[in-house]
Amino acid sequence: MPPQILSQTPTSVAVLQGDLNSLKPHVQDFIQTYVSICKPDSIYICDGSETENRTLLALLEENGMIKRLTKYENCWLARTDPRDVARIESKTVIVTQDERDTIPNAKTAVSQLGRWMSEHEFDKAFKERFPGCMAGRTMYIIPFSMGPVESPLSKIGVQLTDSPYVVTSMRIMTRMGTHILDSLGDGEFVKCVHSVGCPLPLQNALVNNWPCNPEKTLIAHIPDHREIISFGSGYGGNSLLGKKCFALRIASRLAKEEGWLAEHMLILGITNPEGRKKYFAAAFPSACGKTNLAMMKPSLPGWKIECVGDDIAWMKFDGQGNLRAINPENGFFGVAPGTSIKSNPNAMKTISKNTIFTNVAETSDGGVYWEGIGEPLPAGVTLTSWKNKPWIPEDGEPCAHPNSRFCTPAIQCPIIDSDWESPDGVPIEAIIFGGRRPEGVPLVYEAFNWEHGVFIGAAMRSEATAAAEHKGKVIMHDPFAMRPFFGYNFGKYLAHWLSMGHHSGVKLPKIFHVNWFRKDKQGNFLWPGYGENSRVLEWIFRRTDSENCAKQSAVGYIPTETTFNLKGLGKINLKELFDISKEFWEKETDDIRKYFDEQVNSDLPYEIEQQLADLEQRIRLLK
Ligand code: TSX
Ligand code: MN
Repeated sequence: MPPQILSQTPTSVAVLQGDLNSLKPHVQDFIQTYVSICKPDSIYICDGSETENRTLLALLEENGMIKRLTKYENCWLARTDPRDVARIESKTVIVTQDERDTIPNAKTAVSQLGRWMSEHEFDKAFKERFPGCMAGRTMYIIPFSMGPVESPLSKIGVQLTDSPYVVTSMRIMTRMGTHILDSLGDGEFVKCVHSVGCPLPLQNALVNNWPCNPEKTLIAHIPDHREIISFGSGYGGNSLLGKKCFALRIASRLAKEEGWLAEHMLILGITNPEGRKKYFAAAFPSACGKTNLAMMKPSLPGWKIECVGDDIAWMKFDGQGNLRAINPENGFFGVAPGTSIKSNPNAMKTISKNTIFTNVAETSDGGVYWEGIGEPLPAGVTLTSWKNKPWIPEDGEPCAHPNSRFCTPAIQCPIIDSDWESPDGVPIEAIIFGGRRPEGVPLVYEAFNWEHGVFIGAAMRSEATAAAEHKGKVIMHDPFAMRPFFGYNFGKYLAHWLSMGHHSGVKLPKIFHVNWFRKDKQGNFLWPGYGENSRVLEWIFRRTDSENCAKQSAVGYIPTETTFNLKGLGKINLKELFDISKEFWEKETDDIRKYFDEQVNSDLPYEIEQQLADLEQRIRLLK
């Protein structure tokens, strides 16, 4: 069949698959606009089928962008250009008319709560990058839904990209295909445009056959236009635009306008031995083991954990006043290093087939390998590093990139929740904040009320992953674990959270803070973590039943010694684990005050200021 010709464009473009004329006018207009700017050789409307997926994987293999992992069923390894391995905050911007719509009026020169770009500056940046950027390439058109297709909580996007790696990854991470356009009808969609920024013929030779343009990388969000424009990077967080860009940054703006919450949270189901089930949502900064908790195997007999999602929650109060959450994603894009049978057996089973790995090491028998995989290499098996070089432990650098990933279908998780695709979402009874806090912060505490809970989210901090330059630990602020993902002014975001507490007739979930990472003076972890965290979840479960198993402390309610379940555990120093020291918390509240003052300044809601003052007063009363 001869390719159709897209006639309205100045340069004719072949349509390799799909029928452009069958698309709704507003979708055609969007495609048309960017075809005439980016000048691809051809366009390809993705149908989401298995056949299409196989064709694209074969094409990627042929181009040397991915390699089949022969040890497993339908698993693939991509090695990126070593300059394109992570999200880049300095090149991620939100474009609004007023700077204050994007970031609070910080006292420091650069806000730590997002990056603003003026419309004028963006216009210039766009014109320097996009004209002709897809020359010689195919523009893929990806219709996708964030959330189950029939759910009223879901949102639709259309991503244009010149990367077939992005197409195969988006097929795992979102519901993707032509059927999405049927449910879109004439409705609104988020416009997503992505280019690796390497028109053909190439200006520079590719590294690892991975096209990217690090000098010109820019990830821009234009919330007023419901548009995401990403250039120069093929890496997940910058190129799979449904995830961080749409489901967090754009969605948080939509959520504010529409009265719901788009949050960086896992969602888990928890069933007690009597068979009663609840759902919790939890926000953790990076390196706290969020995916591990989302798929946790509880140590407590009779308890069951099921996974709804490991990264993002969209939550809205329903007509009955219950907070209902969906996982807008369809897969897990998880950090590989540290994932093992011990730390996360369910993740290991999830990734055993139909998975795209990026920047992990490869074994000589066609398998994957990384730091903390917890399995010794069998005799005679050798490794090729993420840099595509023979690797031995003596090399002194990791075999897998620390930010290497698996991209795998959620449905393959052995403990995926039966309601994980429920159009109505699941009812959330507890919101859990957490951090990696080696000192001072108790294992678990409960907010006194909603406003106090919002303050706890705003005051979240976590130990940064050990950067080589830093010998000492740096405790970074990461409010709501959203610091890199706020779609608008964090002060306004806090006001929005507070406003949720002012609606009449809503059943507000209880809010908690947990810390699995407290250490004793010798530097040993005070809490065994992992499956034993089910004991903390059990306490939270009982608290959501309003059970009398808590006592007041300066920071919130904490478990009473006799009711916290330590059955079957070895010796635990509960006193140290729950100690609240005046000296530590004086310094902590000073740091929080300084952070709010410098970074949020006059955008800090009065209620949060008041919560901080109340906490300071309670600390003052400690002996
Ligand atoms: O994921 C983790 N969780 C949550 C699990 C459901 N990790 C790994 C964090 C890096 C991503 C943890 N590490 C947890 C935890 O609860 N706790 C710790 C710290 C820790 C490490 C080892 C031991 C105890 C605590 N003990 C032994 O190794 C014997
Ligand atoms: Mn995340």
